[in-house]
Amino acid sequence: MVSGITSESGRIVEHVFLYVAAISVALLALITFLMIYFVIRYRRSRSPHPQDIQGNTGLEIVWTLIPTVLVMTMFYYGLTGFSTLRTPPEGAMKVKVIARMWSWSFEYENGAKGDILRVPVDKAVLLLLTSQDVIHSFYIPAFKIKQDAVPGMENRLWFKPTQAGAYDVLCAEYCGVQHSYMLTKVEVLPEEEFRKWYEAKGQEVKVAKVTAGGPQLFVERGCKACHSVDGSPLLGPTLKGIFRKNVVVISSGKEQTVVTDETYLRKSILEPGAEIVKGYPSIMPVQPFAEEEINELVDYIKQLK
Ligand SMILES: [Cu+2]
Repeated sequence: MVSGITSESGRIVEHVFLYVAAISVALLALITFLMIYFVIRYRRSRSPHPQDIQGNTGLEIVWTLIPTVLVMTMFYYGLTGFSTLRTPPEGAMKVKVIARMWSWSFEYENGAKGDILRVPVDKAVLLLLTSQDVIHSFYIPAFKIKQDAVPGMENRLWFKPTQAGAYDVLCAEYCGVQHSYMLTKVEVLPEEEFRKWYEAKGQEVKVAKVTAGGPQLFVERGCKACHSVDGSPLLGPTLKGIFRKNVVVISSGKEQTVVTDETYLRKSILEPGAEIVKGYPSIMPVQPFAEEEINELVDYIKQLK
């Protein structure tokens, strides 16, 4: 973790926060001081006969005007800061962010994809957020930005990192039992280093054309959040040695034994709820897959021994 201000949004939020906090602390100090001062100054032994004071117009105008001006400046800084945070600058680099239970994936304009967000330093990045299932919330604490990812709509969020480094990305909306799995990173790279990675990735996509290959799809589509490949139990059955086994499944509420052949694997990816392995919850989301992607995934699963 890098400390201090690491993004444009962080600078804005921090300035507004400090401004409001400073005024609050100054007022607290003034009021506390006057309170103690008056208690001592007007104690009973010193002034046994309280005086009745009539209004003081000058004083009333002053103590109305000063707080009004202070509050209006807080509003001004808050509003201008908010509007900067809501208005992405022209020419910002666009990255699609897809949330699902329980992972993030990032898609660039040249087709590059990944489960870590890589961006260049000192360049504005515009994120287009969507979700494939429930509401998630994209959160980068270091940059002081957060925005919901909602199914069926596209939310926008922009930031400009000002310091290279790696920062945590979290989901800030409780989205199910593996909510905490939605931890990933944003890597802020020096411009040159980013460009090299970006171009290499773009080239890879052109060569591979349709899919990134089974192992990468397995990560990108979030399969690994619930299915291990090493035999350890997660929310879904492990995929180690799953090919050509007899398993008991629940199909339309009835138990039956099936062979996990290629047909079964394909069906389980496309219609996850159709034949659920007994003892596991039916929670796998339906995702669209290209024919080529299904083939790659099934080939990958078949060789997990
Ligand atoms: Cu989430």
